[in-house]
Amino acid sequence: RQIEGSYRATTHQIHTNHLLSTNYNLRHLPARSERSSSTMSLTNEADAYFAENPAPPSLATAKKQLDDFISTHVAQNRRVVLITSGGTTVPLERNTVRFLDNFSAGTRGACSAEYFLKAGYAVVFLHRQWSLLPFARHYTHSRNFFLGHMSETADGGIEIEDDYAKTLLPILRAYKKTQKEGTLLMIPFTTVSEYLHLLREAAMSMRPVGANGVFYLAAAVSDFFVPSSEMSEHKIQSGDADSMATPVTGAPRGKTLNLHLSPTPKFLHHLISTWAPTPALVVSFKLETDPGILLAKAKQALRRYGHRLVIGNLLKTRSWEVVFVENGQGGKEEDERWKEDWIRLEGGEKGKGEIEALIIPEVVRRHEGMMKEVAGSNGNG
Ligand code: 9Z3
Repeated sequence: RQIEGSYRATTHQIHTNHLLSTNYNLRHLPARSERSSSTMSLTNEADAYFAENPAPPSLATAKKQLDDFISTHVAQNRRVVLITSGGTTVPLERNTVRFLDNFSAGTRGACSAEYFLKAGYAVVFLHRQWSLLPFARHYTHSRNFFLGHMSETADGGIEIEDDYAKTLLPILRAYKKTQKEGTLLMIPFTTVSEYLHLLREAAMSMRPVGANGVFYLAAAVSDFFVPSSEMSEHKIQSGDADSMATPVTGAPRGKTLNLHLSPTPKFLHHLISTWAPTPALVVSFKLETDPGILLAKAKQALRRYGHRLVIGNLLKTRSWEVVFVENGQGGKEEDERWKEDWIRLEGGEKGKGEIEALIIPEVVRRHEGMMKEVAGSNGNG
């Protein structure tokens, strides 16, 4: 089917050759009047998205955990950071056999969580299920497999090599401290719609934290998705090609799968303007593969959403260099003053340590600056 008007302009088409078997049109477009983004306000667009696309079954439990966790830390006047981490999936079928995914392992998020905890923040860790977790990441996904450093003692106990125990000890201590203080809440998601439902709840729960809050949005969120109403109920069949095949593309019958993906709502806009319009520091990440457009895209995000800080990174160099792009002054475009600060791990790719050990103190420094501004403008500073 043809896609009309403004909706067409933002719809993306992918030809997946490796799924080889079928020429399957997943889209059953509603009338234009129901969908036209030019007539629909962004809020309506978001409401429609949440009404149509499934929440995780755990949403109510997660909401309760979030409210309890946040009110406990607000009562203690502790700073709270909401970290998003890992990639979202885009299911192709409601009974999902196939889905689109992305590269993110959750390294940035899991590692950052540890440094925020070290800096005294309580951490809500909204993460892709089975991606890297704070503390566990040191042994779950390591090639240096932990069992290789252990042996059985004569009396049936376990002995850990001295050197390995030395590297494990600080991690164990930090983990135990976190457990004792109850400063880490982990909430998993898988699909992009689960992510957005949970992010909305988490953002609304963060409101009472006010200027003590940080949003650190490191998850790799899919820009496109298949709306629930347009999804196949069951596994896409290669046999469907016979009835669905179109000669228009010239592709051989039964050899092509055509997917029509819709744009994901601009969640950052909703987060800042509706879900959590608090003085919290919002830090979003911008990932690019082309170094020539990274800064321009980071600035575009700041202009578009009006938040303070974007951390830009490139796919290939993300573990040893990032750029902080800050909109130092609000106001009209011509008045904007961009601050760009590169943070690099000494020794680059072969450098020792983790770049998050440099990123988090810098975010904390800027958060403290912002908290002072907020206190000043409230007449408390
Ligand atoms: C990032 O840029 C993260 O730093 C990475 C971390 C995903 C690169 P890993 O998990 O990778 O350590 O392997 N996250 C944001 C990616 C993203 O989707 N950003 C959107 C965009 O670039 C805006 S929210 O348009």
